[in-house]
Amino acid sequence: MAILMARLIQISGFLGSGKTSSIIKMAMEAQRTGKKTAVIVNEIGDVDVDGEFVKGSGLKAKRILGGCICCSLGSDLVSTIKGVIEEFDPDIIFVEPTGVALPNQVKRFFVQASYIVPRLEYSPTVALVDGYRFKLLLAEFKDFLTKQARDAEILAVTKVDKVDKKFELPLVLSALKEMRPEARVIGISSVTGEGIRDLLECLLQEKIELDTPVGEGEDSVVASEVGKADFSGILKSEVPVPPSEVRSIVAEILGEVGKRCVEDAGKLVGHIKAYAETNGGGFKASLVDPSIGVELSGDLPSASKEVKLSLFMAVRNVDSKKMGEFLEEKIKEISGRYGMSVAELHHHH
Ligand SMILES: Nc1nc2c(ncn2[C@@H]2O[C@H](COP(=O)(O)OP(=O)(O)O)[C@@H](O)[C@H]2O)c(=O)[nH]1
Ligand SMILES: [Mg+2]
Repeated sequence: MAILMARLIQISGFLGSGKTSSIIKMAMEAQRTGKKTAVIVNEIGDVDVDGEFVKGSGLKAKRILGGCICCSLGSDLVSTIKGVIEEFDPDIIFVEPTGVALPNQVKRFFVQASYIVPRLEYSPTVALVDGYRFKLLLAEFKDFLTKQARDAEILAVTKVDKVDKKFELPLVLSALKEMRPEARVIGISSVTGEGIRDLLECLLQEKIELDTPVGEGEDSVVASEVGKADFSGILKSEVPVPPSEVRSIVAEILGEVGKRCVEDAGKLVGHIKAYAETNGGGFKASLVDPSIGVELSGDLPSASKEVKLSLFMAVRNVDSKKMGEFLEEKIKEISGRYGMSVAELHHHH
């Protein structure tokens, strides 16, 4: 009798490069073809945004919060993989590390997992590279991007729906090819679905062997010089607030915080995101590039007197404490303007 194996697929990439979006697309596609799929989402903050969003999309998900699975939380990754296998018995497990993780360091813990979970196989590692922000990231952050890219067998340029195909995309692809000649380089879009099926197919057809652990285990959160702040609480009102107003509140909060980052750091290099939910559903809000603005995905099902809001930001060259205070102030101010008060569940500086 054939032993059923489970595939571990690591989708790495910098903050806001499109990891969660592409994992959801690929997971949906995999499910459609009859493969049981689960997702493990790691966040450097204590507030979960992507895990909720992935679950809201109808997928099985587990989250690992408060650090990075490539260093401080490696052992949590091992136990979470074990837990996911026992609970969901999936054919495929997508692993989304934080945006500052180094893929080879995550692989070290895949190796550890294979000692306690015997049925694991490994797909090639993917590093996503934001095609729309490529030039900015390269200028700001070349060393880190190069490090992430060197650990991957597949480099996927994301958001190709927003990249000029004639001129810009070929340049990005060849720059990546130069960075890592052995890698396969492809373009994908989670909006149009372009390249998603090809990427999934390639991940399922090919296997890699993990040999002796590599990487020296530096703390990637510290190394990346990313400042972070978060919020988790309930917005309350005496009367039901329509979904459109909640969307405005959340979009305004993210917009204000983004503006402040640009004032402080000169530019926004990172990801500010939130998940707002009521009993029946929720939406994710995301700000990566001020020229695109806040993007919303999903919606609340109906007007509601209470909305749970989880917000997390990780941005380079901003001061965590200052951002935390600013965030709290803006959430109260903007919610108040819409007649909602704020009950905090948890707040760290
Ligand atoms: N236009 C476009 N936007 C995308 C695409 N993939 C992701 N995004 C947007 O980029 C932002 C960050 O995406 P997310 O998946 O959360 O990135 P992560 O931080 O790497 O997990 C969100 O606003 C997404 O809507 C894409 O293929 N095309
Ligand atoms: Mg994500």
